[in-house]
Amino acid sequence: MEESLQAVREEILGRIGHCTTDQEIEQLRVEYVGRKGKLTLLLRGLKDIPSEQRPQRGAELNELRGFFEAEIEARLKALKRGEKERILREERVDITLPGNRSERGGVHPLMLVMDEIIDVFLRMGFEVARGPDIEDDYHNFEALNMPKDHPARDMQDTFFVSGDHVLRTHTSPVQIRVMERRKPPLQVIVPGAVYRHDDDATHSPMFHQVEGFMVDSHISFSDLKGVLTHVLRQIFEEKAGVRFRPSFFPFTEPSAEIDIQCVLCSGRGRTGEGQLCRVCKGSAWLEILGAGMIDPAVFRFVGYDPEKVSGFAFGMGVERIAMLKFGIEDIRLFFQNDLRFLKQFR
Ligand code: FA5
Repeated sequence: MEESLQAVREEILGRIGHCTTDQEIEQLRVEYVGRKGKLTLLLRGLKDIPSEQRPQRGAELNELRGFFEAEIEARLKALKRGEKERILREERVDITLPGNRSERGGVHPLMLVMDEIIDVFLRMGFEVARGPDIEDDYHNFEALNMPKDHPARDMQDTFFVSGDHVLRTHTSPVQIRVMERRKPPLQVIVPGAVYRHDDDATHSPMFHQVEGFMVDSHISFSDLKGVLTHVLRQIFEEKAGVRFRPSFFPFTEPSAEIDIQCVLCSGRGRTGEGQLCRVCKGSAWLEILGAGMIDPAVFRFVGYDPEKVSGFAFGMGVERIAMLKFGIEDIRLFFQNDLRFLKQFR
């Protein structure tokens, strides 16, 4: 009998040693300690052996059962550990492998130019102001000396939002908003998007302007000339010629349009091969911005005394400047988001 329990113990060890899954262990448990299990039957057989042998036999069987349970638990633990090691081994991540590089973006060419323009003005002591894209009729037109039915309103083909509101057609309404709130001296620029019902190679329905104005007690046209000549030479070349032509805006008097010598053909109007320059179309000059001395009527709208203050204002088209700087012929390229185009400005 002693021998057969020893044999069962060895058999148990062998069987457990061969188990490789939880299910196999469970099956073994049923086989040995289930209702008809081998150890269960041995324990049940106790009642058939002589009573003087029963206590010792009982103790041995109980010890064997304890041994079985302990071995099963140990095997389960070992299997779990093995599984963990397998996962660690097979699902190992090699952190030294090069990763998938994500494409690096870049600043949009228009914003590059916009930032450059803003920088030039900041260095001259101008501050930056902003205003709403949806503007009321009063700020976009009326207070800029364009009463209802004024023919100058037709100069800017307008998108109407509702009865009294428009998508601002220029950044000039922010002049009014700043002057309504503050007193001179003022030296402000206003970068931002503007909207007009325009769409061709040099006109976009949404484009950007940088407005600027300077108001104090003795601002003259020579201040306007000095500031804008300096700014244009900073943005383009030091030697680039700058030309002031008489013009008309309802909110400035006198008014001017300012041209810069064509940067592509250096003001010759023709390329080295004698062909007409594709940027200035042979004229040698390019219109860059509108400007003028702020009209006394505008000062009265914001509650300034035109006898005591004077000032100049200007508005430049950012797309126009970017097209000249980079030699781009079609304004629509800025808004098509073609990566082949955008990547050139990284
Ligand atoms: C104005 O918008 C005036 N508010 C400028 C101004 C401000 C004058 C302060 C005096 C004092 P104008 O409509 O000319 O002016 O536009 C100014 C610039 O915006 C133009 O020189 C041009 O460079 C640019 N521009 C005008 N329309 C478009 C368009 N549809 N697409 C791209 N650029 C445009």
